[in-house]
Amino acid sequence: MTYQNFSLKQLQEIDAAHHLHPFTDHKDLRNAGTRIITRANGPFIYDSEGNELLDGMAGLWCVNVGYGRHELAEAAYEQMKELPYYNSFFRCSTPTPVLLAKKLAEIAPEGLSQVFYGSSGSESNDTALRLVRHYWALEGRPEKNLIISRKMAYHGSTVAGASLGGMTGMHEQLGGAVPGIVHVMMPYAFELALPGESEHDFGIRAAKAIEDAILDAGADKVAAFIGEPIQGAGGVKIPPASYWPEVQRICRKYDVLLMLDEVITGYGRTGEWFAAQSMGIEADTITTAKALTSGYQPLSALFVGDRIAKTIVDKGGEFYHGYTYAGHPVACAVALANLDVIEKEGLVDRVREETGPYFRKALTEALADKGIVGQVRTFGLMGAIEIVKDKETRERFPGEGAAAVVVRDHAIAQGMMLRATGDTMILSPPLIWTKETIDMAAERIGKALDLAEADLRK
Ligand code: PXG
Repeated sequence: MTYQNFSLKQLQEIDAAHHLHPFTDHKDLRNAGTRIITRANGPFIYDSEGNELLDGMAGLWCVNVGYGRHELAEAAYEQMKELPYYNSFFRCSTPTPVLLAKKLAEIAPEGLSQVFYGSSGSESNDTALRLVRHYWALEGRPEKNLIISRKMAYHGSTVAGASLGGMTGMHEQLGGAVPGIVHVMMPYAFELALPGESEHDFGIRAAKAIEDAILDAGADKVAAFIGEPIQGAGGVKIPPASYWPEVQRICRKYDVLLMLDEVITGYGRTGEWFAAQSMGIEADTITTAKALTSGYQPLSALFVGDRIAKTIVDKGGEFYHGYTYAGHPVACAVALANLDVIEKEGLVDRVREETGPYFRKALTEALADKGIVGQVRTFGLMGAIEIVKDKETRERFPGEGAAAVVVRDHAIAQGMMLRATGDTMILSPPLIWTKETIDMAAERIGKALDLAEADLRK
């Protein structure tokens, strides 16, 4: 590789001179310098100084089959030689997106048998937003166009993605979000449940916020509700079991479409192919990306439910929307190879039966009693550790998010890559983690928490 002709310092200097990074304070970055990851294998990533890190985030919630999968590289190489690109506009198609659509229809939750491709989760959420509004317009109800979302939701970084999402900092920089989107409370019991309120009652109350928003606007004005089954980037917020059934009931009652964003939860992370199946949610659209190719190629697929698909086909008329790389033949070839690996190695069942339960047990046993841990929660292979100053009152350390950064930096020094979001540490490892890998992670995180506590209580 050509980068081997450059020293770490040179790479960092060039990076600082020419590369603007996503979600980054560049003043900070240029003082600190970048960490350059040069290679990876299985569950490990390696930086340019040769440090080995256990990757607790599967890249960025995506590398579900782990690193170094030659099957995926070969699928890309073969497809590039055969047909590197052709579009799927103007009545054309190529074989791999067709075969992938068939495969996706087989593993999808019932009633979602059609897909619309893009290259990222943000693009697919843009498609989803347009599609539900297009659906209601075709049904002769164009005024039914409001979308209800949630605070702290993450639906991507394009204008539509950021507007659908509930991150206030992002809204402020938009200078005008897509109109007709409102945000309601999130189902985050750890911070939002009232004293003495049960998880169950809190879940019902959080769902009721959606009903209130529907009644506020008038059901005849509301197109859809969109939500991540588990809010990922917002802090692995796992809703109480009462939440989604109640959301479903409310959406049905007012004829509001249910849009799921499974960009993080899709493709095995929750112990089923999709969280919709783990949680029994019947959705009208499901956005997926990331682990569709385990991040080896950029690709997204929006699953479209039969109700919407039937209207589009029956009523006809062009849907004025699509991307050059929709159904990219190479990305789709890689997705097929990736799904094949997940299936052959039984990774979805393994998360449900073995590693998911073990992940919960190991993290809870090793970490829940630590002095600065307010809660450990997991679902499948997603996990969160709440960092608090006081375990009893759940008071946080001063400087929002600062304590979690201390934990993260200690974790990295212990050989463990995990993410801090607000005051929460989050984990979303590759599905190839074994019991031994989970033990290794729990031990490294435990050490990081002890060291961080010593620093933070100084
Ligand atoms: N929906 C969800 C639920 C996501 O997590 C997107 C949509 C957008 O996907 P693209 O492919 O356009 O990035 C995401 C992406 C983080 C982080 O800090 C999370 C994401 C992206 C970048 C950072 O955890 N998720």
